[in-house]
Amino acid sequence: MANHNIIPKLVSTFFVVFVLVQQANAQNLKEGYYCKTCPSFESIVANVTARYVGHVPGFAASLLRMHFHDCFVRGCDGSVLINSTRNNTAERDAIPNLSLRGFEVIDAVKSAVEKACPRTVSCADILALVARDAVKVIGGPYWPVPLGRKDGRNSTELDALINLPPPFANVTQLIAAFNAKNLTVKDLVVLSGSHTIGISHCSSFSSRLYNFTGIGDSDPALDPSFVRTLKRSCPPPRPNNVVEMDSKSSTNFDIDYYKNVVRNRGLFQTDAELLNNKVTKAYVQSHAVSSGQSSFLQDFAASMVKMGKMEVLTGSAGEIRRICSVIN
Ligand code: HEM
Ligand SMILES: *[C@@H]1O[C@H](CO)[C@@H](O)[C@H](O)[C@H]1NC(C)=O
Ligand SMILES: *[C@@H]1O[C@H](CO)[C@@H](O)[C@H](O)[C@H]1NC(C)=O
Ligand SMILES: *[C@@H]1O[C@H](CO)[C@@H](O)[C@H](O)[C@H]1NC(C)=O
Ligand SMILES: *[C@@H]1O[C@H](CO)[C@@H](O)[C@H](O)[C@H]1NC(C)=O
Ligand SMILES: *[C@@H]1O[C@H](CO)[C@@H](O)[C@H](O)[C@H]1NC(C)=O
Ligand SMILES: *[C@@H]1O[C@H](CO)[C@@H](O)[C@H](O)[C@H]1NC(C)=O
Ligand SMILES: *[C@@H]1O[C@H](CO)[C@@H](O)[C@H](O)[C@H]1NC(C)=O
Ligand SMILES: CC(=O)N[C@H]1CO[C@H](CO)[C@@H](O)[C@@H]1O
Repeated sequence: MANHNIIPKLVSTFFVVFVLVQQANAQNLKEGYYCKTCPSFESIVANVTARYVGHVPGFAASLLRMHFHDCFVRGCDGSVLINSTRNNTAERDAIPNLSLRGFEVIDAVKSAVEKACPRTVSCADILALVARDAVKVIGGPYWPVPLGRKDGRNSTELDALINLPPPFANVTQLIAAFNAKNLTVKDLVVLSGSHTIGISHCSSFSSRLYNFTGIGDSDPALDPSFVRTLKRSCPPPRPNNVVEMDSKSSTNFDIDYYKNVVRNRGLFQTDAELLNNKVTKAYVQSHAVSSGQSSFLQDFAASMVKMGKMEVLTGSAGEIRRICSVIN
C-alpha cells in the first residue's frame, strides 16, 4: 500500500522542486554579478554606450526597444541579436523588428568586453545594461540591472510574431499579451510611456490615416489636425518615411507621451487604446500633467526591472555567446 503511493509522491515532489527552481531563476540574477570575473564590465558598457548615444541620441530609443523585443520573445536571453541562417529566419528578421536599430552598439560593447574578459559576459546581460545606460545618457530614468543572464540558442521569426503585440491591438489584447509575461495592466501603461522617445515608420500607423474602415476615412480616435500633420509626413506611397514618436521632444524622456495620448495624439492604435480601459485611462490622465513626472519615472524604473527578469536563463542553462549575432 505504502509503496503504491510513493511514485505519485515522488513525481509531485519532483514537480514542486522543478517549479521552485524555475521560479528561482529570476532571483538568481544579482547586481555586481561580474564584479570578480569581469570587474571592468559595467564601466566598459557605460563608456561605449555613452560614446554611441552621445553621437546619435536616437540610439537610446532603439536600444530600449531592442531590450523589450528581446524580453518578450523567449525571455531576456539575447535571442533578438541572433542572425538568421540559411535554415532559420531569426527574430530580428520578423516583421515587428521593423527597424530594430543599434545592433552595432551591442557588437562594439561585446568586442570591448571580450577583450577584457573573454567568454565571461552574456549578450543578454550586455543588452539589458546597454538599454539602461543608453536611456540614462539622454537624461532618462535610471534602474538597477541585476545580472547573470545566459544567452539562448533559439531565435525564430514565428516566436516574435506570436509574442510581440502589433500596433493595432486593442487594449484587451494588450493586457493579455502583458499578462502572458506576468506583467500587469499598470506595467502596460507605464512601459508604453517609452513611446515618449524614438521614431516610427509611417507603415506602423498609416492605416489610421487612409481608408481606416474602408470608406476613405481616418481613425476617429485620432485628432483631425494631427491626421493632417501626419499625412504630410506620410503620403500614401511612403511607408518608409519616419516621424518622431513625440514630435519635437523625441529624445526627452518625459510625460509628453501621456499628454499626447489624452489629446488623441498617440501615434499607434495601441497608444489610443489606453483610453479604453479604466485603469490605463486613469494612469494616462494623472500622468499627463507635470506633477505626474516623478511618479512616472519611478514607475518606469520598477517596471523595467520586472521586464528585465522575464524568463531568464541562469546557471547552467544557455550559454555565453562569443559573438552576439551567432550561437556558439
Ligand atoms: C504595448 C505594446 C507596444 C507596441 C504595440 C509597440 C509598437 C511599437 C511600434 C510599431 C514602434 C515603431 C516601429 C517603427 O515603425 O519603426 C515602436 C517603437 C518604439 N517602442 Fe514600442 N510598442 C509597444 C511597447 C513598447 C515597450 C514595452 C517598450 C519599451 C519598454 C517600447 C519601446 C519603444 C521605443 C523606444 C520605440 C522607438 C524605437 C526607435 O526609435 O528606434 N515599446 N513601438
Ligand atoms: C571609462 O571612462 C572613464 C572616463 O573617461 C575612464 O576613467 C575609465 O577608465 C573608462 N573605463 C573603461 C573600462 O574603459
Ligand atoms: C549579422 O547580420 C548583420 C546584418 O545583416 C551583419 O551586419 C553582421 O555582419 C552579421 N554577423 C555576423 C557575425 O555575420
Ligand atoms: C541550421 O544551420 C546551422 C548552420 O548554419 C547548423 O549549425 C544547424 O545545425 C542547422 N539546424 C538545423 C535544425 O538544421
Ligand atoms: C533550440 O535550438 C537547438 C539547436 O540550436 C535545438 O536542438 C532545440 O531543439 C531548440 N529548442 C527549441 C525549444 O526550439
Ligand atoms: C479586441 O480584439 C479581439 C480580437 O480581434 C476581439 O475579439 C475583441 O472583441 C476586441 N475587444 C474589444 C473590447 O474591442
Ligand atoms: C509567470 O509566472 C508563472 C508562475 O509563477 C511562471 O510559471 C511563468 O513561467 C511566468 N511567465 C513568465 C513569462 O515569466
Ligand atoms: C478602401 O478600402 C475599400 C475596402 O477595403 C476598398 O474597396 C477601396 O479600394 C479602398 N480605397 C483606397 C483608395 O484604397
Ligand atoms: C535591422 C534588421 O535586421 N532589419 C530587418 C528586419 O526584417 C526585414 C525583413 O522582414 C529585413 O529586411 C531587415 O533587414
